[in-house]
Amino acid sequence: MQVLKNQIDSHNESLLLQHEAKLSFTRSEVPGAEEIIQKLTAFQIAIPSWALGTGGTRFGRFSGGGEPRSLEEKIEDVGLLHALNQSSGAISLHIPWDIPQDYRATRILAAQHGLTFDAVNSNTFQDQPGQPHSYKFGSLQHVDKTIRQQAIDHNIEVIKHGIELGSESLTVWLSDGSCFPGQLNFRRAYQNTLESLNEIYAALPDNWKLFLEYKAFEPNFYSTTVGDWGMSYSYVQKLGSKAYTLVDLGHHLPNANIEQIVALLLMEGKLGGFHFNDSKYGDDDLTAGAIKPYQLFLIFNELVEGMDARVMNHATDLGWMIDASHNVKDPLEDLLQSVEAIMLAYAQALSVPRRALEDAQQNNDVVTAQEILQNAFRTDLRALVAEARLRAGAALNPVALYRSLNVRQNLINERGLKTVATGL
Ligand code: RM4
Ligand code: MN
Ligand code: MN
Repeated sequence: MQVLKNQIDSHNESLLLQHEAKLSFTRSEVPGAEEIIQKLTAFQIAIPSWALGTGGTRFGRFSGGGEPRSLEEKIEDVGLLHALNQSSGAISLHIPWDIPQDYRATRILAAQHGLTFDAVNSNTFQDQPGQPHSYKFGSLQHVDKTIRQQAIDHNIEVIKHGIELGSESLTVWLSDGSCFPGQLNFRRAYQNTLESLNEIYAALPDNWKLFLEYKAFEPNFYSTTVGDWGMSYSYVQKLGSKAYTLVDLGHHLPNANIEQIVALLLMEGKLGGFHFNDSKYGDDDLTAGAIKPYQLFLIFNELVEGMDARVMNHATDLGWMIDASHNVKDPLEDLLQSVEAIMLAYAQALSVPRRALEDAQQNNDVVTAQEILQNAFRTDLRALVAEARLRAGAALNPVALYRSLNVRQNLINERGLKTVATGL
């Protein structure tokens, strides 16, 4: 299934008048609208290969059909998303769920869809068939060096796959930790993990980054060896200049001030990138912006301010990735919604009058500071995001076009109703 240019054009034509009316109103309300549109056009968000099928929960899985059966079909799905929004120009792979059989062919297929390969992810949180040693009691932290070595070798293998595909970063997320008090010597677990990470880091090409993702709990419920941003920071700090912390929005304890974490990691030069999603309780992996859109905006507010302070390129200097799981929605529609929410939060953050906010802060004018942020958040910038899409050749309303083209039914016809994407 492919979305054709003329299908996008006729969809856009039908919405153009309405769009232009909204756009001109937004322009009249928002100073710097043109600059925002340009920044939005450059901004791309990577789609996780493991979110293209139904994730399910530990209680069950309800497939919607037409899920990608292979790496090639996953690339095609992300290609579809990118054709619809021109903002999802990268795919993030998870090894061993997505081992490429033919690097060259995989690279060519991705390029045909206008896609690049973002961070490659290692997996030492599951045992794979035929694997000699089990990760039941951890991987990089394990008390047994043989098991640590197996996990180190796996990560180095993942880097090799990534090099072949043109990826430039490795994301390490560890489920390592413990379920009961006394199970683990915390200090030794930390030291083993650091030693293992050092070996992985040594295999990293010069132009690569290592992202160390933290998570407060699950699947371990008493301690996690990379449990929060402080722990991740302490590892990446020791590893070296190519190592950074990765923030997954669903990996904090309830009510954590994620925007402050982001601001400080950025200030320290140790923020590597994001796994966007939303959560009500834990690692819920819900659509970005579905539950706490204001928090997403506040995070982008810190990002824009902090990146500008360090003269960073918004589009390329951090890793922008989604990490989601879908149980009740069509995964592709969900991902379109996530990308839209992220773009909107970014646009709103760009619209914040920085000087005025700084003045308010300097004058301890709390009321004005709040007015400024809430005004930016409550101003409807959807027309700017749509305009960026229009200029890039994408659809004014990606979800509406996806539905009117019956994409899911087409995928079911092509692939079948009972297909299961590899991954979670
Ligand atoms: C974890 C974590 C990782 C992801 C796995 C599938 O909770 O978020 O980033 O690779 O799930
Ligand atoms: Mn994640
Ligand atoms: Mn997660």
